[in-house]
Amino acid sequence: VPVIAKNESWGFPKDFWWGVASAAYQVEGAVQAEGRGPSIWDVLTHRVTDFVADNSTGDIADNQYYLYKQGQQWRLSWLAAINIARIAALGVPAYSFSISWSRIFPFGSGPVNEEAIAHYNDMIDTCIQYNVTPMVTLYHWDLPLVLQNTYGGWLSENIVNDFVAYARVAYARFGDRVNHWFTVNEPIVFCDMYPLPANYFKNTSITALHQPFVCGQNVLLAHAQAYRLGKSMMPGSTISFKNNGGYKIPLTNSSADAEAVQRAWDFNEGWFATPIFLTGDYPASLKSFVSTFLPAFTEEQKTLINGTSDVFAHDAYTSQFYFAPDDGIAACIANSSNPLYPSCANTSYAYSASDGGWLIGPAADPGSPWLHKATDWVPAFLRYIQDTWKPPGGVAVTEFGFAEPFEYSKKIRADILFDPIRSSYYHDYLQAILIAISEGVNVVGCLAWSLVDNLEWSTGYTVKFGMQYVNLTTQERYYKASFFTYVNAFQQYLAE
Ligand code: GBH
Repeated sequence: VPVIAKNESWGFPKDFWWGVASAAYQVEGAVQAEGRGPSIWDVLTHRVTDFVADNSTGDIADNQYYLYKQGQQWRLSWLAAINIARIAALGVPAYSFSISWSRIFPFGSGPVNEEAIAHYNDMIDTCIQYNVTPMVTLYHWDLPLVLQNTYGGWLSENIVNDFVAYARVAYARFGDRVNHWFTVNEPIVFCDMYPLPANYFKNTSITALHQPFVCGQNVLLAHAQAYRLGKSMMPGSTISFKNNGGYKIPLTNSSADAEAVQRAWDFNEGWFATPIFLTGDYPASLKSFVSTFLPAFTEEQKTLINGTSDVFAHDAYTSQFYFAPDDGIAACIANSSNPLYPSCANTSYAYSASDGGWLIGPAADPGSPWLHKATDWVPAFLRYIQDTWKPPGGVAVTEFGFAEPFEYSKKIRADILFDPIRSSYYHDYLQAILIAISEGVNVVGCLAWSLVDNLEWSTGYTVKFGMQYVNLTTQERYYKASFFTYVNAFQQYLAE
């Protein structure tokens, strides 16, 4: 990646949205406060031994629920500031967070919990007071438990009406101030990669291999209806589907590896993006390889789904090399207990750090070895998304970030706050976005994951993506060096 000089005339466009991101269950805590109903993640963290690496929970997490506005007086005493004030103090213009469905609807559907509405209203108002644009995700994995137990959650078509009812309330109550919305976060993950342990939830009659695709089907229907409803209630808003996955590079120039790469796009991004942006229907390779498991859409449903995302919102952390399974895809699927991920369609390979290739995230178990600092590939990545799915509102990198492999190895605070690999990741990634923009890719925004160290799902508090360290006893926050790198890069490269 070439070094870009400060005085070159090109930079991030004025209306480029940039900021920081989090998700409700990962930061809020206060799980029994003000009428919140339980979500499936309360069960996964409390009841399912070893589902979370350190058996930790989100009961307290970063206590954002209580502390979001602490530090109103930050000009006098900014060290005491906790959440939104600390975003504003660095001049960050946007905060992307999710709201908790089971706070708004403790019973999944039915009565609205006005205390939760008041909470999010005040949080949104506090953002606006600080000149921080709030961006809201409706669903970041914290399904109201009752919906899982009653009808199997996303495995039932009943979810569609309940999700749309939830979206309607959120739009009606917050839509006068929130202009940027995301419907669902990364269904590839919650439909397939985090299968719910059967012993803890009501069994459904749907067999395991069908489940990801049934879930995906209902996600697409719920998303599409929520999109159309939102556009009718808030015509000026952007509403987008939040997808995820890395850039896929063929390991060799063999045609088998090229096909493997194509399949990987189809089975990951394309599973949702092709219906939403292109055809209303699944990519051809899904229809041929997993025809047994894949439900069909009616013509009416295809029309409903097609054209229901303004921006291609992509959580684009990383890249991987892909290669064909040794025994061929058909044999692999025939022998596989999971044809979808990561076994057959997504056979992937990463250089290890010692090969002189990419830097990787924490390798030791539980770690995040999937994460490679592959920022050189970002311009090609963003171009591929634009050229393939042609999103009408451009491409946004709605999550990107890095888990420092070495931090917390020593007990000295200076080491914790000095996170050079994360710093170089952000610096190089932003330059890569600039290159993509200069080459004609319509990149409209980016949101760093994450504002602060938080409950990293199945890896608990052992893997840290934050640009701030948090002392989990006192809840004090400390900026890490990478946060300054991130902000400085924008100040340097914002167009005059
Ligand atoms: C995001 O997902 C989430 O939206 C966010 O909540 C999370 O905190 C953040 O990433 C950081 O992880 O171990 O090889 O099976 C990013 C997509 C999906 C990437 C799960 C890691 C596990 C790969 N993630 N995946 S593997």
